[in-house]
Amino acid sequence: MLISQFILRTAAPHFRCGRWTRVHTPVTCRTNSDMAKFREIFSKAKHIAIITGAGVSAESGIPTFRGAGGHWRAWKTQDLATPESFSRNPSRVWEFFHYRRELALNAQPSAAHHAIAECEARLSKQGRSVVVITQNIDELHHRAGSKHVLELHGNLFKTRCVSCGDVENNHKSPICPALEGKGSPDPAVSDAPISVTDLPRCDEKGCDGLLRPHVIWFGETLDCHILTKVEKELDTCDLCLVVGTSSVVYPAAMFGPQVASRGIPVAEFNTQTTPNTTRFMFHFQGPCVKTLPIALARHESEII
Ligand code: BJW
Ligand code: ZN
Repeated sequence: MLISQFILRTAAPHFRCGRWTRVHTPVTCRTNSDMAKFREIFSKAKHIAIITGAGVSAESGIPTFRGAGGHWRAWKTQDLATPESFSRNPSRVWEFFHYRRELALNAQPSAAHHAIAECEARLSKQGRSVVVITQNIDELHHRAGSKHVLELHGNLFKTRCVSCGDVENNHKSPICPALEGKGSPDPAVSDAPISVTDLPRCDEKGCDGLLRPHVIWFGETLDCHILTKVEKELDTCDLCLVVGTSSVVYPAAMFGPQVASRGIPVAEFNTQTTPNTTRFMFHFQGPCVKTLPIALARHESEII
């Protein structure tokens, strides 16, 4: 059992408005890794919220953002996933996203994605619910069979026109002929560069505007419709899992602590501790492909 003593902040930014609000937190917290205790709580939970980040796709071969392999050429995601970077150099940003689309298209859901999807399917037959609130944009939860997925940061396989705002699903590979064979992450490779007229363009009649990935970049606001749904799930869940996220990007970093502040059990599954670890009831350290299938397996008390 890992017991962590800590002094907690008593205020945190509210995830929608960014205002600092008081949160209820004990002065000391016992974070434990008692799987039997977690399983007992899991067996009684009626509405489970699972917040996921890049770590859940790590074993599928999708690099995390802040770990080793979190670079593309000389850049970090934070340098490329911004509206300013796209305005300055749309060709480079499209090369980066083309590389990631191809990687995700060729990846397979991991045992962690499957454990979550199987848990949702099984519990739904018992009148219990599972919702996945993901920061990932790789669609691997959907491909594993999860039905109730809220995508906070958008989707690699959707485009948005910068002129008319039209949003479309797009799984083409490559997304446009000019990107064929481009996008290598090797730092020795130079930018293409591709003329803006040869980058992905809008098909809407008479538009032909430049398309961009329909993802939330730094400094951009999240979709308020999704946030409203997320808020409802966080307010009503009776168990929350936080899987494979460094918990440093807001507003998602606030979700687990927000649930914990209602006195609801929150369990973190990560290969490392995070700034939020001591705020949660449970921390299961290790690759989530190993820990999640055990945590979410059918409990002996389940009748179906
Ligand atoms: C394993 C594992 C294994 C590995 N098993 N585990 C309030 C306070 C402070 C700042 C802000 C705030 N509100 C907004 C901000 C600014 C900013 C922000 O958060 N900055 C921080 C960096 C300080 N946020 C925004 O700009 C957001 N906009 C917004 O909130 O607007 C409204 C607003 C603005 C201002 C004030 C108030 C309101 C938008 C954020 C969008 C983030 N976008 C990105 C890129 C998306 C597109 C793309 O992919 O290109 O999303 S950034 C990047 O980080 C990506 C990820 O979804 C996100 C989170 O990363 P994640 O998933 O946690 O990955 P990693 O790599 O960090 O961690 C992986 C973890 O897995 C690690 O812990 C490993 O240990 C673990 N792991 N293998 C289990 N096998
Ligand atoms: Zn358009």
